[in-house]
Amino acid sequence: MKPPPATGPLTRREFVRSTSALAASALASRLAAAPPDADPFSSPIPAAPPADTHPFLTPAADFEDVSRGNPKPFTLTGDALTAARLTPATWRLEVTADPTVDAVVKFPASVARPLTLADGTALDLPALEDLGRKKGVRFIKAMQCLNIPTPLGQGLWEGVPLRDVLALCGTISNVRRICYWGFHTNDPEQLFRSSLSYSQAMETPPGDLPPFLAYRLNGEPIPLLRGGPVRMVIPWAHGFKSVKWLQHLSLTNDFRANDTYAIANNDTESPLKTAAYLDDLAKRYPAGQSVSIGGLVISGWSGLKRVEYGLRRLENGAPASPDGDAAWNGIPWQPCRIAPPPADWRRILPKDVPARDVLGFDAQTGQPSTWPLRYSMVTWSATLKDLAPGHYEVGARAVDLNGFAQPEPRPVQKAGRNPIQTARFEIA
Ligand SMILES: Nc1nc2c(c(=O)[nH]1)N[C@H]1C(S)=C(S)[C@@H](COP(=O)(O)O)O[C@H]1N2
Ligand SMILES: [Mo]
Repeated sequence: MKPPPATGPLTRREFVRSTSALAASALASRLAAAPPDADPFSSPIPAAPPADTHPFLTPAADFEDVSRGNPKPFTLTGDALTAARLTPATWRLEVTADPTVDAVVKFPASVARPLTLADGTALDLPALEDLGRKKGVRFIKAMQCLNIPTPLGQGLWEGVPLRDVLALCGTISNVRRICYWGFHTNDPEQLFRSSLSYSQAMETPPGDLPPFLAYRLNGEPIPLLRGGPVRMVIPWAHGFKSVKWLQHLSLTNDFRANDTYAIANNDTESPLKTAAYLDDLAKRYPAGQSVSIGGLVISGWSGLKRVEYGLRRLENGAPASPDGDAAWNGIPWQPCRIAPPPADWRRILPKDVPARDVLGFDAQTGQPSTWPLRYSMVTWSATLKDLAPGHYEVGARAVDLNGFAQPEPRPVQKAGRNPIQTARFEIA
């Protein structure tokens, strides 16, 4: 097990402060100045909700926001919003073939029926919704930035599988990747794009979930703030694959992932990491009172077996000794409680959405096929009792279905930031 970092992870509040500071500077200087594991595209985050409130579905406005752009697309209004084609009436999706050939890409991609603004064939929102009535999917996903050790929110997303949109374009050849991007100004610096392999777009293994073009969130049209009118949602991936303000699909024969996140030194193909997150604790608890700890846990690509906490006493109330393997070695890890499925999904889901129609739920029983649902998050908790007066440190970690305890098997944080989160408190 890798030791927790010497200073402990950023608390939610510290994180908000640090990202606000980052957002104040230009992207170039952010890239230069940011610590290697900071998110260069973070924006100031609205005040976080109190740590003890984790509704199963996060209201659209309460997600923590990670958006680049100057101005950010969600701040546009009036004519600028219309010109950007970010209203339901003006939104269009173009699907084109990338003609590029170079030293390693020998043949250009081609598509029989591209969808373009110039020809008047670009897809509009009524046509996408119409497709959705026949082919639509719904799915609950935890949105989590690869670079930020706090989940951003969880939504019920609804839309059309990418493969059904690609099917509109007829025969395609020499296509190895689908590259896609959202609205940005004419400044190429602001482009935010991501990509999938052709097979990831077209084929879904049993029990897994298809990438889709979403137009509803929590039973409502996706608000501009969350990437509407249409946002890509990649169920198994970190947030950077779920491009907001989606407007272009480019079918390319270039086999290399050209995601914007690659330039920030991230592993663009690492799927959502199974990881536990610890809510802030009070600094001091009266002797004799139990201490409740808890937070969120994401069931990522490798599923979730359990959440555990470790507790260690810090010597004599002195400042905490530096963390390290030695300090945590031999600390017994104890199982935590994971919130069970809600007794009545009708209280959680929008009125017109039966649980059996949501991917990941059994179509007959309307109950989740796995718990937690794949790529979703739930709360966990534990109660620490009978602690003698003194100083303590507690840490929490997730164990995946392969038996790996966080941050294993991804000690490389650019594959998904998931350090063991710790908190210190005193019993007095
Ligand atoms: N167009 C666009 N889409 C984007 C981004 C962006 O900057 N521009 N940021 C991405 C990143 S890095 C993350 S983590 C998620 C965050 O989603 P949220 O703001 O809805 O929480 O959006 C992704 N989609
Ligand atoms: Mo991100």
